[in-house]
Amino acid sequence: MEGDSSKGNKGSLKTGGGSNDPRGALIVLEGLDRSGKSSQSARLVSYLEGIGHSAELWRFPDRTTSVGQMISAYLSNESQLDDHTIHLLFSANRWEKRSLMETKLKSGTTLIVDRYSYSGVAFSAAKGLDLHWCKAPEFGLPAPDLVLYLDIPPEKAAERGGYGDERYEQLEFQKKVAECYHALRDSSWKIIDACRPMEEIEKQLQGIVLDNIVACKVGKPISQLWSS
Ligand code: DGP
Repeated sequence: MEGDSSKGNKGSLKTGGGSNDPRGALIVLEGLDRSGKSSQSARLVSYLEGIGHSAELWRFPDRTTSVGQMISAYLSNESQLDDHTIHLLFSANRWEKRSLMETKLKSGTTLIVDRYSYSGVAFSAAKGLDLHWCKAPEFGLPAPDLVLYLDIPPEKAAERGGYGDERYEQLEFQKKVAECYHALRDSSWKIIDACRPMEEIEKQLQGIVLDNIVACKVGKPISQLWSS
């Protein structure tokens, strides 16, 4: 199944280098907590490297930066922050990596990114913040070429264990996050049934990602989030 292709996610501004040099693809994995994103992202990178593609695994939040450490303290309930403030910190954490992200893509490296702006909007909107306000700080970041949404019912994700240590790992909240994700689907999304065995999902992702990498190599420019 594919996402609703009637809504575009991309602005008209192009950030590509203007040349036809092959570039890497920006591929994002999204989904609820415990949907399998981290495992599948790591497997994808190993697969791509194994067949000779230049690929790197990235994740947001990037907890290694000073902004990321503030986010980490918030997530583990060591600090309290206003909902708007933490929203902007998550966004800042993506902006501080933008330049490196673009450099890597332009040099031909594919980035497999575990969470991106869609998490940013879905988790904050699930708290009741205005969806359009939540999207605004993401405007201008590189738009993913492909979003792989690992789709799993919140109840099923909660059964997978490892749930409960961090701030957002609560079933009722995750149900709201799922609704907000739904509102964000656009033509770059592929909806992946994440209830199937891991190997089956892995194979499906490999095929989709390879097609996408080829499309990017033939001169597709890097677009920007988020015109609608
Ligand atoms: P992870 O490191 O992928 O387990 O993410 C940690 C938690 O933070 C998870 O519950 C999802 C949430 N999260 C990830 N990105 C964002 C974001 O940009 N904004 C908000 N509010 N939450 C996020």
